[in-house]
Amino acid sequence: MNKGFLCIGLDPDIKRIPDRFLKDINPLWEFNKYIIDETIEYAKAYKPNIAFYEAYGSNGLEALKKTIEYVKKIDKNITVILDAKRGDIGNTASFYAVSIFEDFKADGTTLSPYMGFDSIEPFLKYKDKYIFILGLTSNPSNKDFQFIRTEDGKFLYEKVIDKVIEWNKKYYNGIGLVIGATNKEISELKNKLKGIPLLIPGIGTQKGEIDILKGILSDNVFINVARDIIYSNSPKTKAKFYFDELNRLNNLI
Ligand code: OMP
Repeated sequence: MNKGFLCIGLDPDIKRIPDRFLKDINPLWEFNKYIIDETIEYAKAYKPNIAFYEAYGSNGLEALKKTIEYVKKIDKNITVILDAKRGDIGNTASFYAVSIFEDFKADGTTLSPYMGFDSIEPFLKYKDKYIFILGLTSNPSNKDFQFIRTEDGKFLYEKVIDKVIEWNKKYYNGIGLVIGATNKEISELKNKLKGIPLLIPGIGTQKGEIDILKGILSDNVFINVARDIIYSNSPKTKAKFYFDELNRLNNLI
């Protein structure tokens, strides 16, 4: 089966998950298990964001671990991206990498480029893993820094994108970018980003338009939707909707 392009965000908020899960010892895990069972036929990837688990201490981290193991047990070909947006000096970053890739055994993660190459380098020895570096983010305040003009007239986000493409060619092809679907600039970036792994959040609750993704979909592109699927009355129906929409878009090319 063609697994499409849909990456389902597993960002469970105890205040929003249905009451029937709250009596369980670990509601986050039981909720995630339900979401995975409902949606796995439409998911190319899952993306738990570590914030939603760290907020609940050891119980939360246990839920995260079980969630990743569960996805892998059902289908080892499904990609699990542990969204952690790390970025620190090399020595510290090397421990983040061990945590994400060796302990949690995720297939990919997200990194902030702000501290430069030595904060990214410790992740590069895991050549079978994806790293998605924040390029152009989906949030309204992306204007604060990412749209600062640099000395050669380019925006800062364009410099980040250029650098990540350079690293992708120089080091290995799992090095990619986060590009938010809320940005109209996506249309102009399509050609430049061909062949680069992409994690694209912002569709659904953040109101990114799905049609903007025309021409950008390919094997290593992951379109993330979290809240709009996991809190819907029927996560299965919603996941199928996005799965079908993305395939429709891909077939238009
Ligand atoms: P929903 O808005 O509920 O679909 O969730 C979006 C998910 O993608 C959250 O886990 C965010 O932390 C993450 N995200 C963004 O929303 N915007 C970005 O620019 C980058 C990310 C990310 O790195 O995944």
